[in-house]
Amino acid sequence: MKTQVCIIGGGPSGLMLAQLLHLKGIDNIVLERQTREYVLARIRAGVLEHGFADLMREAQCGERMDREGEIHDGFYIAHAGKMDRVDLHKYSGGNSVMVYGQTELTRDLYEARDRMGGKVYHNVEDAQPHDMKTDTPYVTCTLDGEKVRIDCDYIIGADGFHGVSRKSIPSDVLREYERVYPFGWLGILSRTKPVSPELIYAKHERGFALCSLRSQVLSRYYIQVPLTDKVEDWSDEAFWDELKRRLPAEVGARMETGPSIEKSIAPLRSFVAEPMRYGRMFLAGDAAHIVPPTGARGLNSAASDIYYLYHAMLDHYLNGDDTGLDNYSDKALARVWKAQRFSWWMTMALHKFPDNIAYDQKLQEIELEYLFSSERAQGSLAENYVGLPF
Ligand code: FAS
Ligand code: PHB
Repeated sequence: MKTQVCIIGGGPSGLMLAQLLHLKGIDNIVLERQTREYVLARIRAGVLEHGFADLMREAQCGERMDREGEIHDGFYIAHAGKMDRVDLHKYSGGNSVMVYGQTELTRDLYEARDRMGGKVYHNVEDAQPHDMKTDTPYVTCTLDGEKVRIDCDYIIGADGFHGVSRKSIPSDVLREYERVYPFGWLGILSRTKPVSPELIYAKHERGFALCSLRSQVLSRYYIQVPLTDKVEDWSDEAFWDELKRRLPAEVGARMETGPSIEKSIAPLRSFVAEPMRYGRMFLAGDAAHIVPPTGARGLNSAASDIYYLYHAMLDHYLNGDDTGLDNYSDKALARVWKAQRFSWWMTMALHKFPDNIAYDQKLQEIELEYLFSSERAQGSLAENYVGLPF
């Protein structure tokens, strides 16, 4: 088989790039390890930066998002017995975020690929990049039980944190930076009316909680739990009781509870791999970086990688200009690290750290007091949350 761009990974990063390249006549193939059902069953991100929403529209996949998604101009932080609102619209110069689940946008991207005859292969086994440092790289894999070689101009590693691409970069080339947090997030999805029209991030002495949503009939909630907890330790009733304990009384009192239709625990880590290029292979999205979801930057950091890669590929194929490809890693990492900083700051400010000394606990409280005493501080938070410029 032969293509111009071979993309390993059929999550939002790989699919978005495939769709954008296809629209410009650049041939590509997506190799996905799992079934489509498995990919679409994963419940992940919920908040899209306006830059991501624009990319979905440019990929001709934004119609359902614009119809079913919700524009949010702010969110709340519950702390020290009060609820303070972060006015994103006011403090970001008129920007906002789009609340639309990753599951749905991934479905939209798959459907666009199908509609346009895109080549997306599922149940792909043993994908392996080869000869990345030559002008003739290729990928081998097993498709429907048959060993296949795909010759290409470029390989995109969009295969997430546990993928093969990053691990194919020699250890003497790759630099990895990681921080693991001493807790996880237990999340549930329930067919209930969201407790609040806007998100509520709660800092509480019992631990962090988050009230989010997917629609007006589908709620998404999280509570911070110890790393030793297992999903089976938590009945729905225990979850709802603990969530309410961590929220202001009037919020807990009006909460509509119901059976969980999805329940999972995600560990929290900050991770960056440098460089995001190795010869003719480029890393994008979770393959190169991971953030704790506190700042809603995970999927959104993937978007800027894809934006840069897309324009670099256009410049190469349409103008014979490789400047974008040569600058990709540095340019993507510059924005990735700013998202890392913001996600780390939100995580450090809002979670209970079991081993925090009294001084650090006081600093956490002062961090939020200062935030809501300063319009400039709220401006900094807002510009990061709606998305720094690509
Ligand atoms: P993905 O991991 O989504 O996709 C990579 C794809 O590559 C997968 O489908 C995988 O099956 C495939 N793959 C892996 N190895 C392969 C191989 N060898 N061959 C072929 N295919 C292979 N972000 C937020 O903003 N908010 C959240 O609340 C949030 N919650 C999250 C919860 C969890 C449990 C996880 C893991 C992540 C969460 N994220 C969240 C981050 C998440 O949204 C990612 O940023 C987003 O999925 C990134 O998309 P991709 O880069 O496409 O990676
Ligand atoms: C979600 O809705 O899943 C969500 C929203 C905001 C976050 C993290 C997760 O910061």
